Amino acid sequence: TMRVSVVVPFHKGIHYLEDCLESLSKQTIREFEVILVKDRVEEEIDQTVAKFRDKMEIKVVSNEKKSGAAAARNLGIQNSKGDYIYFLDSDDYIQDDTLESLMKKMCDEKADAVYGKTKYTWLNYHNFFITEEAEYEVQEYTGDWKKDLILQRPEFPLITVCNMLVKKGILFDENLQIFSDVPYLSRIVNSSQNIVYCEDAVYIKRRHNDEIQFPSLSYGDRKDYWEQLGQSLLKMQEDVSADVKDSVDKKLFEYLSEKIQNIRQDRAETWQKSIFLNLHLYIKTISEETINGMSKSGRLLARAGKADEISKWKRKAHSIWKKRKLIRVLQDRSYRMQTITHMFFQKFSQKDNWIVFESFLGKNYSDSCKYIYEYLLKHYGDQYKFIWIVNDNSIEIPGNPVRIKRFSFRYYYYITRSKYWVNNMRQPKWFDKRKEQVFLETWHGTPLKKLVFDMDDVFSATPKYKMIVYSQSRNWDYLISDNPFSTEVFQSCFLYDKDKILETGYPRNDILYAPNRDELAASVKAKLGIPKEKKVILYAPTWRDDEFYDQGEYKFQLKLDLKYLREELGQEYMVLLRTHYFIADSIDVTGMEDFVVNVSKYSDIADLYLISDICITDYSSVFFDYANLRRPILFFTYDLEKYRDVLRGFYISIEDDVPGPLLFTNEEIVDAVKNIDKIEEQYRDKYDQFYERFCSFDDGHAAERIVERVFKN
Ligand code: C2G
Repeated sequence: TMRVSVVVPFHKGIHYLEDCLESLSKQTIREFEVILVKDRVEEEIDQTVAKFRDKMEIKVVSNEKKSGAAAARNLGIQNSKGDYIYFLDSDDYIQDDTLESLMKKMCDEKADAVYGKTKYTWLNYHNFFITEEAEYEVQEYTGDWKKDLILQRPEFPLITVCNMLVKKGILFDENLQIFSDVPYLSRIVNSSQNIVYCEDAVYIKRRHNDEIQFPSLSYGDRKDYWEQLGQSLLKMQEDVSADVKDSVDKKLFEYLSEKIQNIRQDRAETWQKSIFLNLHLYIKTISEETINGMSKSGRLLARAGKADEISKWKRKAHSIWKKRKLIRVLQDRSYRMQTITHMFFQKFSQKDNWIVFESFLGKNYSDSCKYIYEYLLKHYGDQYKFIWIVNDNSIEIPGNPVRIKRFSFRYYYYITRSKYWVNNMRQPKWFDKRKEQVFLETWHGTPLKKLVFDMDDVFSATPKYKMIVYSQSRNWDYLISDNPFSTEVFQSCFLYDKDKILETGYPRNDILYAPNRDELAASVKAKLGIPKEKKVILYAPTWRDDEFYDQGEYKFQLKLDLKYLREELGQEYMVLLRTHYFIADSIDVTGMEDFVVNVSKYSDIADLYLISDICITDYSSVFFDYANLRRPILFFTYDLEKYRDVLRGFYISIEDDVPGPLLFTNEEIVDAVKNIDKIEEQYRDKYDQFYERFCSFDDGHAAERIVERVFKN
């Protein structure tokens, strides 16, 4: 006999739905059916559903007449065979034993309804359960269910029927477009003798990390939010007892007073208007006694509402808002500078011949920005004023540009007045580009690891990452691509417009084709104190998303056994150790100076490519550039599985497409170096294909192509 019907409304986001169904298919009980209600679905979901058909009973119904959660859930209930209904949203998922725990509780306690614990997360199903330290906030219920069931959520009106097991019977009010859960729950509460909480029944509520492509249903953006909330509350109070209503009233005013303090000045007018819609009617139902029991701000708002004088409250909210801003300006330097920029620097005229350059967050003078700069300096040096963002005064830059430190006072001044900004990373998210400003994004590598919108879960950044990168990249006027492959990827990973991509090759690789590259190499070698006759191995690994001290400060554990390498290869070779610019650890090489040079602080890695006979790397874009030299590349991929399957995922097959062997131990590395000629021979064809695919635009003239296109118009 079928006992539970799980009602899952679905509108958009097939990868979310897949997680949801997978979690259902893993349930420890079998006595349930899934009613999947399609609500204006545009994606093709049959295949996804088919994958789970042999594991559980799934019925798909289509919500054609009426849209919205209430109608969808009703249709689900009407099509169900179970005695009990469980609500699960298609972007959420549950723990394996959730249904079993709820059912057991229902029977043991002879309850009318059971509800469980909610955990909030940014992670996908797979990662949530395999990541040991899954970060989540827990919302659990303790206390008087009559009152608290409705009030358990901190974001008050978003109370939900999710993770509730109820007896079949009650339907949702389809006249309510949103907040239909509120009166539904209140009717459940009113008609029940016994509602119990089940701690073991865990529901995982997903916070969306891709608000651009798969936005969560954020009612807050709706114009009729307040009107709808009011309507729902009016409906709710028809059904509840006085003590429940009293609790709702109090909670409502806590919520409203918090909300009104945060509204921006320019929105206050609309807020005032909309609050007078249905919500106002509801406010009038609140008893004097209840008002007296509220917090001060709640009282003020309730009285103002009763007396039709919300404007009073609005004025108060304004002054609170202004005070907060002032405190922030005084306490937070970055915010202060942004305010100054906004109020003063943005009023100054734009300087059409100023160009700001920044490479790797001001950490060095390098990458494509350097080569674009040097080309401009050489050919149009008298027409422009150049500004370089560099934090270290000892870094040499030719041409005597204006030097500024990142986030210094002058930094804000120059980035606001200059017409051009050439950067190889993202600009700060608060940067407010002026209309006439031109932002040239060079980016910093051919993508190997999945980026932004092609990533599932973002472990190494704020979950708002995708949204932030989206808005930043809207301000890039040009984006440089090294090859057709990158052009393709940039369109999906940044949701970026093909027309604005400059498929020119990388200026940073111009030097690898320079006619004088051998002389350059000799001088770099001398500068680093490497004997002429010694061959050079460059070890340049990337960073790991899950090993960090702080944001932007990563750990690095050297897996290369330098002592062993010195014994085996020291006669013929020296090693250049080059950690990624995110790595905060400084690797100690004392006692090994005759074999290892730590070049992690060296500005331009291209110089290091020029002097290296072999490059060892891992999942770094380094090898796309190094391949221009057609010299051997080895891949030290000791943590391949974790990196590929858990942390990132790759755009190409690292097993099949890269131009060198994957090595997992120090012995294999030594062996490969000793037999480097054989390896070169073995990988010749693959190397040719790789070069053809990724390096064929680089010819020593990329900077020229870009300058002529971007700056000469
Ligand atoms: N780099 C370096 N030294 C290293 C690693 C990287 O100087 N040990 C420089 C190289 O110029 C490289 C760039 O930093 O091309 C980017 O480094 P990646 O290891 O590829 O990693 P990431 O910074 O995450 O950028 O599309 C490229 C991706 O965005 C990767």
